[in-house]
Order: sequence, then C-alpha cells, then structure tokens
Amino acid sequence: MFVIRWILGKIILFLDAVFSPTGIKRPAEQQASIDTQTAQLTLYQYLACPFCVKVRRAMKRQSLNIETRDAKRNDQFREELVQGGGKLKVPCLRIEDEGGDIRWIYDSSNIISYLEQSFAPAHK
Ligand SMILES: N[C@@H](CCC(=O)N[C@@H](CS)C(=O)NCC(=O)O)C(=O)O
Repeated sequence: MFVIRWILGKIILFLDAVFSPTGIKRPAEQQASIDTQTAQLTLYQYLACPFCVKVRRAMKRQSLNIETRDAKRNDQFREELVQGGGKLKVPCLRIEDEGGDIRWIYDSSNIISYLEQSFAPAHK
C-alpha cells in the first residue's frame, strides 16, 4: 500500500511539474498589494496530496504567493494545524486578519473558492 501511494505521489508531482499552469501577470503595484494580503495566509499541506496539488495549482494560476507548510514532514507544522484548525486534514488555509483574528478553512474546494473570491481579477 505504501509503495502504491509513493508511486502515485511521484506521478502526481511529475504531471504537476510537466503541466504546470501559467500565472496571470499583474502590474507590479497590484501584485505588491496582493503579496501584502497573501502574507497573512498560510497553506498547510502535504507535497503529493492531490487535493493540495489542486490548491497549489489554483494559487499558481492566480500568481498568489502564499507560504506553504508541510504538515507531513514537519512536526511543528502538524501540531500547529491540529491545535489551530482542530484536525489533521490537508489542505487547510490559515487566514490571519488585520486585527489578529485567525480563521482556518479546510477542503480544497472551499479554499479555492475563497482565493477566487478574494483575489480573482474583476471581470469587465
Ligand atoms: N475533500 C478534502 C479531502 C482532503 C483529504 O482527504 N486529505 C488527506 C490527504 S490527501 C488527509 O488530510 N488525510 C489525513 C491524513 O493524512 O492524516 C479536500 O478536497 O480537501
């Protein structure tokens, strides 16, 4: 079982690298403003988890620079996720607002919806 998961993980990472999405280009000032906002976000994830890959690809498409923390390989990050978010499940997005309040969003679809609503370019 471990070997099958390991092989699947490598395939996922390979395909993700080969078919890596292109990020949107924003004017430098706009990107800097978005970088300031995304500095408040942290994605807890596993490298080869398909749901995490889906979120990372959405981030890449939108050129969102969000810190990622590997909750599988790093004990401290795993503990932060369990203590803060309430369970060991990835992906999970930690959002700290300007007042210091913290929210945790689980589920890849919920995270992607949040990112699209917060950062997608306005349609004309
Ligand atoms: N429906 C969830 C599924 C997430 C999920 O199943 N994540 C797995 C890793 S691929 C997980 O966290 N399992 C718990 C564990 O590994 O301890 C999503 O779309 O995010």
